[in-house]
Amino acid sequence: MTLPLHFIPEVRAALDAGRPVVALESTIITHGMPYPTNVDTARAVEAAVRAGGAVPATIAIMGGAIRVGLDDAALDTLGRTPHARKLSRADLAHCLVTGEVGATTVAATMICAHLAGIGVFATGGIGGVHRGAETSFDISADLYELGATPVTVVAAGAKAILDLPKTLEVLESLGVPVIAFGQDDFPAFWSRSSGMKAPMRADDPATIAAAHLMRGRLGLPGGQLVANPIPPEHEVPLQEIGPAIETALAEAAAQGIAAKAVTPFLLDRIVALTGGRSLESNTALVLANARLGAAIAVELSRLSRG
Ligand code: PSU
Ligand code: MN
Repeated sequence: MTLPLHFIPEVRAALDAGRPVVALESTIITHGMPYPTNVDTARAVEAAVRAGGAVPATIAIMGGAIRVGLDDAALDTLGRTPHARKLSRADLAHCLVTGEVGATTVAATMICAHLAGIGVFATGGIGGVHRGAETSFDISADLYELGATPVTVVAAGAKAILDLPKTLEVLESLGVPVIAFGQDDFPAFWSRSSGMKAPMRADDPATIAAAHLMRGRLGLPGGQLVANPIPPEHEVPLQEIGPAIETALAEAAAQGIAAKAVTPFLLDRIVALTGGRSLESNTALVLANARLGAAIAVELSRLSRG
């Protein structure tokens, strides 16, 4: 049986020629924003990858296939599907067999990108260790995927809906390099700094690409997490976002929200509670990550060609 991988021609051609490609996730489209803002944003993120000299490959599951790159019709269908499944490692095969429409999380996008031969993936924020994980055991499968699958993931750090110190501890245990871009501190999504130092720092995309290739040569299985601080003009002060996070967490607890519903519930409530302020910043940081992802993919392509 062959792999159910469907490439759009532009992505297939770029991969065959060794040109830079950046994978993009789709949970951000189906579980993050309303239609048609979600589709417009996805297109803007793809344009940012192109502007950086790489080909974007947005990944989703449709019609029993892993779609690597979405044309206008496929992206529109995905953006309109009201109850698209949210797919992590556990869900991927089942969704391919049932033929449902599924959006890929960071974990599932990493798996699909690696199968497709794509080494770099840009997104907004990763899942992590939730606050209260010592009783809920809620630790995102994204962290384990970073420990297992050799894809370099560019994100703006992690949201303060998570327990950031525990998230960094688990990443360290799993052997995942956490590399802050252009600064010493680990960024916290809407803030450039979490108040914690990142374990590593890189100031140029070439170093990140070279480290990605070196990990391959060493036979190390997992990926790298590149934490790119939000552009300063789009930072949201903690006094603005903090109360929204606390309210959203209290609502989730009161309503007994659990398992995969937790993260989409919190993200949705924070957008509503900040009157869209958080969404505007969210879009800006994803665009910045797409640009950095493209720069890393360009270097990876250059170094791989020798
Ligand atoms: N965190 C964000 N934005 C997101 C997500 C997380 O700041 O869009 C999405 C990503 O798709 C991520 C997923 O992979 O949520 C993690 O879900 P969970 O916590 O259920 O593993
Ligand atoms: Mn979870």
